[in-house]
Amino acid sequence: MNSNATSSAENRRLLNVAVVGHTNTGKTSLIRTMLRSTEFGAIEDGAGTTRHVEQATISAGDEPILYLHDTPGLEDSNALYLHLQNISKSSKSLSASAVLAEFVASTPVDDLLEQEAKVIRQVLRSDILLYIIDVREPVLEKYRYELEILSKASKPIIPVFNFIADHQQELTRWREQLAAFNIHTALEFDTVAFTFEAEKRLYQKMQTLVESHYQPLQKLIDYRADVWKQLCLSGAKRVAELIVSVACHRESKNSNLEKVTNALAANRIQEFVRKAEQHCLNDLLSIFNFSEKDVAIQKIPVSNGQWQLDIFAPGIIKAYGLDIGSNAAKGAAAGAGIDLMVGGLSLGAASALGAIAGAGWSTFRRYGKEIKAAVQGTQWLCADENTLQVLYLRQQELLEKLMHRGHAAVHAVEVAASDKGKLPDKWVEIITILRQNPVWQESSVSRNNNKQYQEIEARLVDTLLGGDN
Ligand SMILES: Nc1nc2c(ncn2[C@@H]2O[C@H](COP(=O)(O)OP(=O)(O)OP(=O)(O)O)[C@@H](O)[C@H]2O)c(=O)[nH]1
Ligand SMILES: [Mg+2]
Repeated sequence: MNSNATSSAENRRLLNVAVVGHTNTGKTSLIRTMLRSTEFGAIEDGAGTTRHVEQATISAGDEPILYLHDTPGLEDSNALYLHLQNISKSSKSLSASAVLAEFVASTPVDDLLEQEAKVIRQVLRSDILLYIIDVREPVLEKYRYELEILSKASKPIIPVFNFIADHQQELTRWREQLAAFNIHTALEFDTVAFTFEAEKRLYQKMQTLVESHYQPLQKLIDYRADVWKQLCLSGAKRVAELIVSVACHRESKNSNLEKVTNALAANRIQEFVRKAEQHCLNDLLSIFNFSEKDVAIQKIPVSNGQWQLDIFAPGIIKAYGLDIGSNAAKGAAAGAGIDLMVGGLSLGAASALGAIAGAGWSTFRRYGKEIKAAVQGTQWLCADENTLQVLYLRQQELLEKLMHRGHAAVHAVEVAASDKGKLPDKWVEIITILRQNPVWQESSVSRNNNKQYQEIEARLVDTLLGGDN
């Protein structure tokens, strides 16, 4: 970067955004979700969790765009309101914002309104206020006082409705009340049930209210949209990779070998599938910046990086609403979740038959027995179709939950059977092709450049994202 660019970046004053509101409404939660980090501040279900103003920087790549200031919750707005009235009565010439400044300057550290003074100090230093509302709360007088006090600072205010999931009626009531206050800019942004759209609208509202920062905010919106798209795509590609690696995986089975040897091969497949799923799960969590630690905190049904409900546990196929009838017999023969592939589908057999087909039908008749023997010798074991379906559906659901999980969420992501799950079109065909291409199990240049492979990957990915990112 040249020195001119550096100094102009330094000279440009960053937008200061104060996050304010009644105590325990989710201010710190909002900041965590906007930062995509569970590390910022402390979140607790109780009043007075945040005691000091704390600053966080939101950047577009390396370029800082704005500061978010977390503030302690307002607790006694009634007392504050009366106090401000007294100040303005005693100094009639003061403007509304000067009254606030006077309050900040004259409030000692150990005063009962010390917390409120910290909030107002930050409000006066900021360009815009996000006023966080817990919509489950009735529209009480204390909130009206808060809004009236904050409006004295003459800064644009964006009310942000939090806790909106399943609270539509309350939300409507809040909207009506704010309209009566002549506030129409409110925004729905549930910090736990996250949607990228809501976040984008928040930045767009800031753009219209603080025009001087329009360009940097646009940069931020574009950057975030791009990152979000890449994030969802990486997640979906990771799941596609899982399906490919499991569908391609095989253990050879020889009909002449002992039952025990074949049972061991079946066990090895099960272990492979479990490990592959576990790997994918960990990668998805890290792609979306949720760590192992958060898994424990957030009670995702995973322990030690493994799903609590084993992929081969009895009942899982049924829980995902899949047909157990067709594969039950095969399962019993080869081990739970394992298919026995015979002859025509294996590469060896297919090429043998291809050679014969070229030689003509008479040759086949002549050597039929030998061919049959050769085909029987190339049996193999692989994960069965139901297992692949459960893998796909369960990762699909996890991905969907992670894409809509705010970093303030503290409740379990319940990844269980749902009727929303969707398999890609031509699923059976996809699996059949993958099984015939065991070399695709690992990523390679030739695989990734293969047209047929690319189509399969695209179909798996498209259904995972479902037009959602
Ligand atoms: N269900 C749900 N819970 C939320 C949401 N936002 C915050 N919470 C929970 O609400 C509680 C308070 O959240 P905080 O972020 O600590 O609230 P705060 O406004 O910073 O609180 P103070 O710092 O004490 O003023 C925590 O238990 C959060 O997990 C939300 O959108 N939905
Ligand atoms: Mg807080």
